[in-house]
Amino acid sequence: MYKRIKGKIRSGKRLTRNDALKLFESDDIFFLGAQASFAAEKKNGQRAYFIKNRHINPTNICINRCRFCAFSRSKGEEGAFELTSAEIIRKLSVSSPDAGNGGSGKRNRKSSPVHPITPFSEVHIVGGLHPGWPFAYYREMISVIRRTFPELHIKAFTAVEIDYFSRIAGLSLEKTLVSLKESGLDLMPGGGAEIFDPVVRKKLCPEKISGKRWLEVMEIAHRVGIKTNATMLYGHIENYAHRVDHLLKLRELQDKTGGFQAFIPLSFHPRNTQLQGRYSFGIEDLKTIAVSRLMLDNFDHIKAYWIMLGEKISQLALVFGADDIDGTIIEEKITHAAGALTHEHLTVDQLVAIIQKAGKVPVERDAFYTSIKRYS
Ligand code: V47
Ligand code: SF4
Repeated sequence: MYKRIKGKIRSGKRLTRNDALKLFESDDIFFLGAQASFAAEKKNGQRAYFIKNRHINPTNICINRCRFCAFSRSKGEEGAFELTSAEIIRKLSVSSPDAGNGGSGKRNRKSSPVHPITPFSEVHIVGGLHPGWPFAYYREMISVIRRTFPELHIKAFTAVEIDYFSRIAGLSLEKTLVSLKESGLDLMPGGGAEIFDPVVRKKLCPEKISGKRWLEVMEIAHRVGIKTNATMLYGHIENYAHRVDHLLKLRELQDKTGGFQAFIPLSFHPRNTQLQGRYSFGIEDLKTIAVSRLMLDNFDHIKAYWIMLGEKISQLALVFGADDIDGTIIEEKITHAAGALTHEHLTVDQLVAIIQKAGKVPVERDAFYTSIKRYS
């Protein structure tokens, strides 16, 4: 089995559903790591990326209340919050401990002096499906950020939110996406994919759009020129066959559109959720990164999201097929509500050290993977 799969990987042949299942079922973690590293180096050499970014959650009020989500609240419930555009601008204007040093800090210097300066090159915006906010509120939020920080890349709204906006606005998906793009949206994060399998999905998040609809939103986003990421939530009630099926569906859409930038496996955090469960095992995290790298031969980047994996496993993931560990983040609410064991932010020096100690070359990137600074 190993010889045959290795032969395929070395000669650039596509792995099948059966190959992926065999890899997940294998206990030969060294074999997996070596093959995934080979595939990652073919795409990205020794480079490993990070970004000066900031997460913003405009609201945690959500009508879906997925069973794995500890972040969401109902309106009026204790802990529910809503941010105004002015509060979002204030958060983006506040410097992180070192995010202003070099790199993307210069991006806004040529902007008009009336604009506040942001130390970030990307803002990542994800929130709940608010029962009261109109679509105009979200468009205005993006416009205000765009006007205030003309050069900041805005990565906002999952496919689940886009579907919701199209319903509340009475617009087609295409018109909804084009309208956000005209307001200043640059690209979309990969959240909301969870697991595409309808039976598992129904148990996890009965109110959420189907996997088929998620893929449809992404296809239209790519068609109107919006690049996106893709994710997969694992380590809950799914099995390996569900993971493989999820990867195959993403690979198929990527063949069609080429619009995905990065794939990010998200490890389930169980605290304060309605699902029983435990934190994933390190070996499971590494296997998932490695098999993703090997199966998604048409994705340029595999991200080891340090917030969920922790600094140690995300560092190891860099030698198991990942080429990106995300960024400074600053404020993270979704995973921390569910018992994340990590900090909420890392400095550039910390991100660089994690990458260097894995034997990789740290590259600060922007949201589109353009290099800003390479660390020798
Ligand atoms: O859609 C919710 C997941 C996602 C839990 O595109 C949970 O660059 C684990 O999509 N345990 C949001 N996961 C985060 C996300 C993301 C993060 C970083 C980078 C990018 C990117 C995207 O978090 C949700 C859901 O799938 N999630 N609850 C939980 N208890
Ligand atoms: Fe709402 Fe997203 Fe949480 Fe589901 S995962 S309850 S859609 S915020």
